[in-house]
Amino acid sequence: MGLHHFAADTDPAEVSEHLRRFGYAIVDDVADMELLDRLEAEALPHIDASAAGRDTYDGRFTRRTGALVARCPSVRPLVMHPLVVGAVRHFLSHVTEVQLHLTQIISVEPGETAQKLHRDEMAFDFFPFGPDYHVQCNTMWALTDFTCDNGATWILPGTSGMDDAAAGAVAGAQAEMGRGSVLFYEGKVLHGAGANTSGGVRRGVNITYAVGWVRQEENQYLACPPEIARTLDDDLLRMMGYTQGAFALGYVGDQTDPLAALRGGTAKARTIGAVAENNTDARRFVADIDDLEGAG
Ligand SMILES: O=C(O)CCC(=O)C(=O)O
Ligand SMILES: [Fe+2]
Repeated sequence: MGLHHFAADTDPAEVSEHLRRFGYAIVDDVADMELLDRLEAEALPHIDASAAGRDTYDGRFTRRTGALVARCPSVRPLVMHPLVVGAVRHFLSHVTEVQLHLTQIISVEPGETAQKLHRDEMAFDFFPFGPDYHVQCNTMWALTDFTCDNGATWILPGTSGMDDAAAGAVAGAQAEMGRGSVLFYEGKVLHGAGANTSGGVRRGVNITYAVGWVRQEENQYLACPPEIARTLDDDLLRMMGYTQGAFALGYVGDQTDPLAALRGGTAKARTIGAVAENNTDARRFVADIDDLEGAG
């Protein structure tokens, strides 16, 4: 059975709801072609310099090229694309902040075999997050067309809450899509890159997001050096992690806000009361403090 495709003007909440039900969503024709042309031109020297994978999971005929925010200015609008950020924030709305988790162009070259099916959240040391606790939300932008014979990503829909034996028996389908379309998939759904039996390269821009309290897969503070980071917009920097991932996480020195610290300022990081809006437990904690202060 084929996978469901949405139109580019779909409401981000609808994308998120499909993602929650089935573990994936494909939205067609989202990216501007000229932006993708520029991104490709910026990335190609770095792709050429990237080594093939270290094992069959990375892919011995697959090149992975990261640090895209620093290397490729044209990736920045994709990282902050309103449809993506809207869907990601909706999907991960149980946390105070979401953050950029990794940026990587995945070039699956001719001769590559299918990647082992997996769930991306295993990257968190195989921690057993509950079936309802989503920790990440991924995108794969098609930089080339994605076809069944060039390695389009396999998705096994609806496998997120299943144990591995049941999930492995589900019939999958490949995320065939045209250049400029974007595949969303979450951290619990079984998926993997397809085999490339074609004569051409399949390139996808994998941009993933995670809840603000976990360690990022790609170290954004080193992948993008401070002298480049200082040239970026505040919104992008906050997404990269220059904010508090939760009330106590990510300050610098004497509780300085990380974005202020990057820019040479001294503004204080936010207090628990200021970051608690999204989090019921945190709100209750703040109410208790307020009660105590009222009583004192
Ligand atoms: O390249 C793809 O289609 C998927 C890659 C993937 O799932 C991964 O490397 O975690
Ligand atoms: Fe994956």
